Amino acid sequence: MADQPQAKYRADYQAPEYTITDIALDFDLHDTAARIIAVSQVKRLAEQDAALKLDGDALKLVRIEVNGEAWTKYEETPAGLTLTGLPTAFELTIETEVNPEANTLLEGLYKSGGGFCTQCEAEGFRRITYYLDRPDVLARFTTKVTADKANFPFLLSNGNRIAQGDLDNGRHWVQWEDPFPKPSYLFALVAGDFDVLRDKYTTMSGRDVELEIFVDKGNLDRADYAMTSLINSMKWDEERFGLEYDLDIYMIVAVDFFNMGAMENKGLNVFNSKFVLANPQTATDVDYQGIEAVIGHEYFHNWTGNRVTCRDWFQLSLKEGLTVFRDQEFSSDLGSRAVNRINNVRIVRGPQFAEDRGPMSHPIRPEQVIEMNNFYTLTVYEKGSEVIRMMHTLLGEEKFQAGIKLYFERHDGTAATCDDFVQAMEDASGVDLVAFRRWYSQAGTPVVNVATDYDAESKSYRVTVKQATAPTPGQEEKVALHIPLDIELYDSKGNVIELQCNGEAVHHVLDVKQEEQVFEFDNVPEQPVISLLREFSAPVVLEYDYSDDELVFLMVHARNEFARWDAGQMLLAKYIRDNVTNVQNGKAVEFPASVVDAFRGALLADDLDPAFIAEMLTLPSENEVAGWYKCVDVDAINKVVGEIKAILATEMEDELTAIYHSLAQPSYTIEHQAMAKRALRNRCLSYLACTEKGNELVTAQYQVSDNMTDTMAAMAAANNAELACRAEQMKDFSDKWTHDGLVMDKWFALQGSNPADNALANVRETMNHPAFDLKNPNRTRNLVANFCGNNPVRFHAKDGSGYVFLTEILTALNTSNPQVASRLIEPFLKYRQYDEARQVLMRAELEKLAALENLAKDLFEKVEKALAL
Ligand code: B3K
Ligand code: ZN
Repeated sequence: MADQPQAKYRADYQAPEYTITDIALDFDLHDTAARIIAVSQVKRLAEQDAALKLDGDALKLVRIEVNGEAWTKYEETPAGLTLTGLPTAFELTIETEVNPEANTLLEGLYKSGGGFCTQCEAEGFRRITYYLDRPDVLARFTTKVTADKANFPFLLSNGNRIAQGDLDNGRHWVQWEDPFPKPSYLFALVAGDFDVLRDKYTTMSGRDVELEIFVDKGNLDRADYAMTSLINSMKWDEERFGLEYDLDIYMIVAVDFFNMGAMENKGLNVFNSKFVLANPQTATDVDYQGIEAVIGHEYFHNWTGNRVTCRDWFQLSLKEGLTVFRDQEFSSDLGSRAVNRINNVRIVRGPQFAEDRGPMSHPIRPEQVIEMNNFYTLTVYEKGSEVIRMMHTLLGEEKFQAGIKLYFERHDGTAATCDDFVQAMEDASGVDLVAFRRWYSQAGTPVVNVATDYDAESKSYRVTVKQATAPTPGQEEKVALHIPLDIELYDSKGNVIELQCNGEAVHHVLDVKQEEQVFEFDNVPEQPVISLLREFSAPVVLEYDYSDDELVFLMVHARNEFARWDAGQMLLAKYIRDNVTNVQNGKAVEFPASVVDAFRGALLADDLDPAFIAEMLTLPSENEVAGWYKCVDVDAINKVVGEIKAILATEMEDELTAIYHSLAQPSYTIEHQAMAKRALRNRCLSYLACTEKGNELVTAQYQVSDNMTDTMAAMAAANNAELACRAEQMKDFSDKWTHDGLVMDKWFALQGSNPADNALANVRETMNHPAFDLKNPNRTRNLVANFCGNNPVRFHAKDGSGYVFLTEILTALNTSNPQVASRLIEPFLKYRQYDEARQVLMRAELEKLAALENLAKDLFEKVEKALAL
C-alpha cells in the first residue's frame, strides 16, 4: 500500500502553536449542500512564527480570509489546510461546503431521517470546517442556523438561544451562544421537526433550568422515562457529588441514525433513539435501565468531560472511565447495587478481558492510535471505570470526594490529563498512589493466584498472593500492579472472623503490590472459609482452589450478595470446565444433585431480592466460557452450557413452576420491585422452556402479555429452546411492528441469535425485511453483529460460511460506515483462539480485507494488528 495510515503516539504530545478563543459559526442548511461560514479569533501561542495547520476532511473550500482580506498564503493538504505568513493575532474567516445527505459515515453534519444532526467526537468537526480539531483548544462558540421553516421548525445548537428571525423565502434562523469555552468535539447542531417534551428543574442553588426532549413526531408517549431519568440524574449529581448544572437549558434530541449510544455535546445531547424512547408496549425493563444509565452518563459528562475535558485523545479514559464510574454509582444508588455490580463485572470479565487477550490489547490510556474512534473501547470505558473504582476502594467515599473537589478546583475550564486526576486524588487523600498509576500504562489482565494455609496450633492463617500479567502485543515486559484485594474470613457457622495482625485489627482490603506477597492473620479460631476479591475489588483473574463445599458455603453465608453470586459462578465454572473435557472425550455431561441443590437453595431463598436470585440462576454466556480457553471448542461449550441448563430445569421443575406462577403481576409498573419479580419470573420461564411443558407455557405468556418485557422473554425463550411456537410468534410480531425499526431491532436480534442450523440463511433472508437497512447502525448491530458475535456455533460453522458472510458485510460497510464496520470485525480478531482449520479460514478473510482498495483506517488498524499475531 502506498500511503498507509500512520499511528500517533502519546509521547509525541505537543501543546498547540495557535489557539482559537472565539468562533462564530453560520450554517445555511440544504440537504445536499450546506454552507458553513466560520469566523475564528486566532492567537499564536508559539514564540516563533509558525504555520497554522488546520484539520479538514471531505470539505469543499469556498473562501478564506484573514482580517477581512482574501488570503492566498495557504495550501490544501490531505489532512487539511496549512496557512503561512500570519500575524500573531487575527480574525480568520473560512467558508466551506459539505453534502449532509451523502454523509453515510454519520460523522460531521449528516441527515438522520428527515432532520440534520452532527456528531463531532472524536474528530468529526473537521468534516464541517477547517479547524484546530483537538480537545485542548477551547473556544466560545456562537452558532447561527438557517433552514427552511416548514421542514425544519426547530434549529438547535449549544448554549442559550439569543436571537431568531424569519426570512422572506420561507426560511428562518436561530442564533445560539454557549458561554463555556469548549473543544470542537462538543459542538452540536440539530435541525428538524419534532415533538417536544418539556419540564423544569430547579438546581440546589435555586437556578431554573428548562428541560427539553425532542423526539420524532408521534413519539411523545415514549419520552417520559428519559425525562424522569434526566431529573433523577441532576438531583443525584448534586447530592452525591455536589455538582450542579450550569446553563439555563438542557436539550436532548433522539435520532435514529447514530453510531453509538449518545453524545454529551454541551447543553445539546444527541441520543440514539434506543436510549430515549420507551413505553411499556415498546421497551423492556432492560431498555428502561439502559435509558436511565445513558441519560445519566451523558448528563454526568457535563462536569467530567465538558467542564474539565481531555488534553489529548490518549487521555480519553479521564472522562470516560470516570463518567462510567459515576453512571454505575447512579444506577446502583437508585436500584439494586448488587445486580448492577454483577452486570458490570460480567462485561469486564467477559468482553473486556477478551479485548485484553486480542491484537488490539491496550492500556486504559493507549500509547498509540491510528483511528481514534477505534479506542472507544471496553478497556477505556469499563476497565477505566474499574480503575476509578479501585481508587474509590483505596480512599473511601469521603476522601474520594475530597479528591474530586480538588480536581475541579485545579482543572475546571481546562483540558487535563489522567495524571492530573490521580494527582488530585493523591494530594487530597494522602494515600500513596505511586504504584497505582501503573494501571494507566500497562495493558492486559493480571492473574492473581492465591494459596492459603491454616495452622491450628498457632491459630494463624497465611494468605499467599502472587500476581502476573501475560505479555500483550507491543508490551512484553510487565510489572507488578497495586491491587486492592478485598477479603473476608468466615467460621464454620458463617460468622465473620475479624482480621487481625499481631493482635491488631486490620483492614479487609489488602494492598497487594509485589509479585509475591504473604499476609499473616492471627487469632483465627478455626480453619476459615475465605471470600476473595469481594465486590470484584480489582479487574483481575482470580485463581484459588476452592472446594465445592466451600463454594456452596459462600453461596449461602457470604455477607454480601456479590460474593454469593460469585461463588455460584465459580461453582458453575468448575462443572462447565469438567464437562467440556467430558464431552471432548465422548463422555456424558455430569452435574451432581448436590450442586443442583445449591442453586435450588438460591431459588427458594425468599429473603433475597428476586432480581438478585435471577442473577444467581444465570449461567455464564458461551462467549464468557470461551474466554477460559486457549483453544475454544464452540460446539462442546454450547453442548455443555445447554445441557447443564436442561438438567437444572428438569431437576428444579416443580420449584421453577411454582415460583413462575407466584410472581405473576396484575399490571405493569417500572418500579424496582416489579422489575425484579419479572426478572426472576422470566428467568424461570427460560428454564421451563427446556422442559416438556415449555411450548405451552411460553405460548400462554406471549398471548396474555401486555408489555414488551414479558413478550420478549417469551420470544427469547422460544428462540433459544427452538420451540414449536417460535415461528408463529415471529410472524405475529413482525406483522405488528414492521413500521417501527427500533422495536423490530428486538426481532432482528432474535434472528441473529437463532440457534437453528439454518440460522445464516435466515439472517441473509432477514436482510431483505422492509424494516432492515444496513445503513442504520442499530439494525446492523442487532442482526449482523449479534449473529457474528453472539451465535458462536453458527458463526463458526466449519464450512466458513459465517466468515464469508462477515467479510461481505465488512466490505460494504468499509465505504458506507467504517466506524460500524470496525465494531463488527471484532469476532475475526479472536481467530488465534480457535482450532487450526478455523484459524486458516478466518485469516484468509482478514487477508481479503487487507487487500481491499481504500481500506478505511478504522479497519486497517485492526486487520493489520490481527494479521501480525
Ligand atoms: N463521548 C461519546 C462517545 C463518542 C464516540 C466517538 N466515536 C459518548 C459517551 O461516551 O458518552
Ligand atoms: Zn461517555
